[in-house]
Amino acid sequence: MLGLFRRPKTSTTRATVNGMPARVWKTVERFDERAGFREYTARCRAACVNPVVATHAPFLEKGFERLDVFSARKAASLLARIKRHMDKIEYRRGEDHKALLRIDDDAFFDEILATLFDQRLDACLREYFGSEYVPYMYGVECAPVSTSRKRSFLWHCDKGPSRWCKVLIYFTGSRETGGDSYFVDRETSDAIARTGYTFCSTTARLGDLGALAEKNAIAFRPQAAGLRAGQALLFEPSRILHKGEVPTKAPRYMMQLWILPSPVNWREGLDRLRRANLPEAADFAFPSHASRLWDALS
Ligand SMILES: O=C(O)CCC(=O)C(=O)O
Ligand SMILES: [Fe+2]
Repeated sequence: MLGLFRRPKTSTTRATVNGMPARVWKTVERFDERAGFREYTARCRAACVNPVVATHAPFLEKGFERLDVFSARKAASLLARIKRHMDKIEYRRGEDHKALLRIDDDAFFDEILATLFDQRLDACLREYFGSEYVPYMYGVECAPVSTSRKRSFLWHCDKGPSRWCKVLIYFTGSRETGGDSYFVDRETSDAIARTGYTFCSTTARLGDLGALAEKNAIAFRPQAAGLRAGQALLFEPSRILHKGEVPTKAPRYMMQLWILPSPVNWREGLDRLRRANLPEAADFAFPSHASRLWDALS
């Protein structure tokens, strides 16, 4: 009985601000408000001239969707091309056992992006943002076989504006490498956020949330993306709780893309971002203020 009157241990992190878990609000405040992404998103919408149509894409309802992008044969030929760039490995800041391959080959990425943003995904993303969109940042990553897990291989949401999405295109299959990406649905993600876990420091991230979920009476059922080479996962990284799974059998190769709203279509936007050298100037993170993105794109 006494337990009923004891203050729950997590009471300080359970605090809500503006109806959101405190840490969620802190991220919203940092990106949407202080860095201007809320206003930027609205300006992109106002600048949108092509009609946005209803697609009923599962991504819009669920916050994640698996995509068939390339045939297995095409994925294998892209992987062979990637491997020819293997001498250009650079490790990412805050190393988490993923090498970011610096592939200086715009034509290679253009080909991939033109296939990814087919008519169907183009309509889905335009509906999601209510505007045009742009692949702000993209790169190929290689996770070597390892037993150690850090950062993105532990449960987390990515800090960023409320409206953005990520695509992970696999060039190796989960079955062949033992590597994967795991995620939970929006409801579970929101329930975990209410415990105060989401957006905790990277050092406090966990590889298993079973105990935390049980303590908070949350049904926790992680889903494996389980992709074959050529398939991709599209998801809302700030909302959908996710983690990578370190490969056990062979290196996992994938391409990661950050998609943001844009005042111009993605081909034009990509061209302008390249000319402004923006993601690189922002140290491969979000620009310090969305006005820098607006200036580069408009
Ligand atoms: O490596 C993965 O499967 C997930 C990637 C991820 O969560 C990230 O880079 O933020
Ligand atoms: Fe992530």
